[in-house]
Amino acid sequence: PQTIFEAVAARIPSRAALAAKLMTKYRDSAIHEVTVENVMNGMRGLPCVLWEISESSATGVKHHTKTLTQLEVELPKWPGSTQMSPEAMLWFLYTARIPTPAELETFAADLSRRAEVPLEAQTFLHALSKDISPESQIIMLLTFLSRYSKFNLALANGISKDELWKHALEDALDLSARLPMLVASVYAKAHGIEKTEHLRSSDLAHNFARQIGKDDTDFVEFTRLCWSFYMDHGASVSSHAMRLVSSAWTEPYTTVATGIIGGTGPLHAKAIGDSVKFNLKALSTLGSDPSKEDILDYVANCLSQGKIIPGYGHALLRVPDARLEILRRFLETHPSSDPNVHSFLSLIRSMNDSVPELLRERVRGMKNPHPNGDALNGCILHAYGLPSDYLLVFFACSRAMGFMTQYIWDRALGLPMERPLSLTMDELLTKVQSA
Ligand code: NMX
Ligand code: MLT
Repeated sequence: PQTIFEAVAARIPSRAALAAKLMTKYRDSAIHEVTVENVMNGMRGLPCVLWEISESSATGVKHHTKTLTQLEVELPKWPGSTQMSPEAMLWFLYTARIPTPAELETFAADLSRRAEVPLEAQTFLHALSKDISPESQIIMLLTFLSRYSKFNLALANGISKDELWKHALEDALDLSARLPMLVASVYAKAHGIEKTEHLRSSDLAHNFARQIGKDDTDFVEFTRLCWSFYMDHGASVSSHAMRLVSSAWTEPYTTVATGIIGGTGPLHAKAIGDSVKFNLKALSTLGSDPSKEDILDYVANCLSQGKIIPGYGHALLRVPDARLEILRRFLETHPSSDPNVHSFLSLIRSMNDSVPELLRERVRGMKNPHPNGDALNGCILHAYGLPSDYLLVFFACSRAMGFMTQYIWDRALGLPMERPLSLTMDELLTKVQSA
């Protein structure tokens, strides 16, 4: 069995050799033509961001060549659990290798050992007013915690560039273990929940659930699942924001704060909470068992007011989101006994089935009218009692852990700072006309 540091170190020579080959033998080879549409349309379709941990395309994401459905089967699970484990997924993203049970156990124990939030940070948190939004509190806490960055300390001590990834990995592991505890602390403070002892022998999701007073097996299982499959989706806004900022060697804590800021936009991760609000409003207007016509009228009315329908569409995917299918399967195997939850979730199912047809017809140019994962994940969390304003920070736990795996590879491969060339529309026109 290898430690995470050994497993990453063992993979570096082959990845560095591939990087060197690309930069020598193929340095000047063209892979794509840049069109005006690529430039005008937020770089859609332009394969220009190097990503080590996944390939994402219009048909879905693959992590080190494996789909999420394959990983659901292949990754080791915790005893008694039927869901993916975030710790196993993390190990896999870092190393491109399924961990052995012994490696997973050592890795999880290492993370657990790192989960303690420094006392100073707890004092800082308790000084913050409860009515500051959870994401703002987490962003402030993360920038505060940057004083504990081992990566920054190594830089200040003049460490060699070749060693930087090890210090980045120290921070990445500290942060992956601490962020769920920070989110739990913000929740516990707002809801007056007493601090619970951290169980060293338990996993991240279970400890998180305990800290927020939701130590219910289904909620823990759902947290494991969600944190596992939301870790990475290539250059999405949150990940790309972290990628850009960290390319200038910004340490992991501030980098992750940037990712959360990226998630606060309604077109990206804020859609998780917006979708819950949208569906709750639909429930109170239409009741729990509306006809298809009522649903279509309701959504058409929102569209005619120029509103975006949260949870539908995707900037990259052109097929139904595989994550939504995984969420639906979870609901089938973990049905709620609460009739209110049941009617809320069945309304969402009816919405998901009916709305794409309307969007296809009414929103000309919409490239993917299907529901995305955000049409359901937040609603399930809401059904477990997590208020909609915590959904963004819940998601952030997963995305931060996932991006950290990319972060350490960027440093291990010595990738440079991102600095594309910008151009004005006038320059663009001149280029087209002179081509
Ligand atoms: N409701 C209303 N209009 C929409 C929607 C929607 N859900 N999705 C796309 N459109 C509009 C879009 O605003 C654009 O209009 P215009 O031409 O006037 O600018 C047109 O359809 C074409 O958009 P697309 O090219 O299909 O999508 P784009 O790549 O620009 O945007 C999203 C992708 C995800 C930002 C967009 O579909 C959206 O705003 N969805 C709702 C918010 C959401 O669910 N976000 C979560 C993203 C997915 N996720 O898994 O995180
Ligand atoms: C994500 O996981 O961040 C979403 O699928 C959005 C995206 O990839 O653009």
